[in-house]
Amino acid sequence: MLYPILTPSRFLCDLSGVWDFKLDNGRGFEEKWQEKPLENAMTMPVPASYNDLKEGIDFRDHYGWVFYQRKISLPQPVAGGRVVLRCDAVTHHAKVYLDGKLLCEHKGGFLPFETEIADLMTEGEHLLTVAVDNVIDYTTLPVGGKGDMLGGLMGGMGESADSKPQNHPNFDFFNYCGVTRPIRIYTTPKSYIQDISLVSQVDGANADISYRIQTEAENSTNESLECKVEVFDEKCHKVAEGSGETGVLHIENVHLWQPLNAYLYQVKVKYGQDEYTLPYGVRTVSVEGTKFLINGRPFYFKGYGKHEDTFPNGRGIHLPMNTKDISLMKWQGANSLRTSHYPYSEEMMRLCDREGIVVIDETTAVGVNLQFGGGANFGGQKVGTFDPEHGVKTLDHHKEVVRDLISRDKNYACVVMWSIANEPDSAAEGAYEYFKPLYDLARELDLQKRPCTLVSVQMPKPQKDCSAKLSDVICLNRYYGWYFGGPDLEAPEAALRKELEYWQTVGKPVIFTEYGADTVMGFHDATPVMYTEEYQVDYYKMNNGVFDDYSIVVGEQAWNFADFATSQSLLRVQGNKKGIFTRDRKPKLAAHYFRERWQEIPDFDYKK
Ligand code: GCB
Repeated sequence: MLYPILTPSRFLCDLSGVWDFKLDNGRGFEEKWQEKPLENAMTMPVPASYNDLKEGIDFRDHYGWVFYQRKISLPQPVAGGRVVLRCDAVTHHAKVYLDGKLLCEHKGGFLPFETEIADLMTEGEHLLTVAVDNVIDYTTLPVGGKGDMLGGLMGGMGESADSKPQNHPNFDFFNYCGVTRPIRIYTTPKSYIQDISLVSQVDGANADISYRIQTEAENSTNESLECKVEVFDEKCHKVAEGSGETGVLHIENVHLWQPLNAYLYQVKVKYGQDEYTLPYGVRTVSVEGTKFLINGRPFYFKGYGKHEDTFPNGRGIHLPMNTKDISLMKWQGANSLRTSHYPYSEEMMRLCDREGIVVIDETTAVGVNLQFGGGANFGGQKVGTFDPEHGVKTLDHHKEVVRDLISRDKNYACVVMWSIANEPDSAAEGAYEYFKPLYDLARELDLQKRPCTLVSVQMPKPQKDCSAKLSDVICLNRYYGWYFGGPDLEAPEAALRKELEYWQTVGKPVIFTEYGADTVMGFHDATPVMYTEEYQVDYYKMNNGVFDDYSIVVGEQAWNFADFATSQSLLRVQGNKKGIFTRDRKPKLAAHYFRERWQEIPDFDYKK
């Protein structure tokens, strides 16, 4: 799916602004709120998560539907071709109406969807309503628990006395929702470029970019509709061209996209009246033995698992914070991030492409683990995760997410690996059977054939983890010295070494995609104790010292870049405090420690 841009043939209109808004009282659909202006509406900015924008727990923790509404109209010259309404992310379930008529529905809160509206956009004003549901359960991604999972969420203190319906996230981040990314209208000519897929092969100083353009021709047209493709370098010099819907573009003396040293060509496609320009970095990615190669050289991942989480936007897009975060990462010498635990905004992906930040791109599959609820929720359901009767029912939707993620992100040079899930029950009965088709699908759909992984939860017997068989790279979330063994660091160190001895026998590269310790900014002690800034530094020194001893370890991504909001629980002090930065991006001691460490670790050839 193409990112919406303004081109000589495409008009773009952003519907961001303050919309009308109302929480459903259970009768919204019955009373047909989508058909008329909302009565007694509140104001609500779009895009943003709504939860932190008005006061009161009932608002923040609202369960179910809300309604967003505004009027739209189009100048008639614009309305001549195709007119598309595109929602970049509505969390988690959307129903979109124009003048009360249902245009489309979408499940899943972190990927775009669109619908054509040209026929409906007659002269004058139209009422656009987006109804949004935040309910998560065993069929959604991320997964929500059943009521009795609350025992775990409350630190094992039993069920809540309050029986009103509420979400029980089976994951450790606040269930922010709403219209979290832009809604836009764009136009195209009636015969148009539907999609572009690019794959590079590099041979010495030169590269071949194979391209595939998908087009749609208007039935009645007698225009000559040939595809033309041109490639421009950063100085706007044309360096290659081709014609036809598929072909190969040859670039002499190619300028490669490199980590922290990005270079983007502009690939300009013309088809009939339509024009679209795609920024594109040429680079290769492969796994050889226990090495992760970018452009043929062994790369070492330094960076973070992050969240799209800021105050008061919630998970709502925050362009300045994205820029700030990457600037802080570069200040430290970090080169990579994982989009834990859902696809990030397209604006963030485009930024990473421009800034040379290497990305592990993750689906929304978090909480596919009924034994373990993620983060501090050790309670779990004690039900087989993949039990055909009582287990999750996420597989079909999981396939949709893999498909839509790859469709959206396939051309980004920054994306070097797909993460199929975070901390699923990958050692359980049925796990291999559940995951195998998802890996197969990702490998089939991604023409660039990037490595695939799943991010494994700490478990007593890693030998049972189906990731060993399925993944190209072993990604481990490990908390030796925090959940496991903390505050002692000696026995956990021995246990970590023992586990790495096992992974050495598997013969694949290993990345630590999470490791961390909660730390409250301003807590200090001469003798490091848990939650102090000193303990966080000691924890990381111990873990990093072990990583340095194993050549199979090709990356370290600390958990988390910044403190973030979670559901309330006994182990969460106004959120998860494992950030190396606070939620407002002030460095803890560990930020300075990592800055020293990472400036000494080269991006390539760290471990010979
Ligand atoms: C994990 C999860 C992450 C949590 C983290 C924690 O393993 O992947 O979502 O936030 O642990 O801090 O407990």
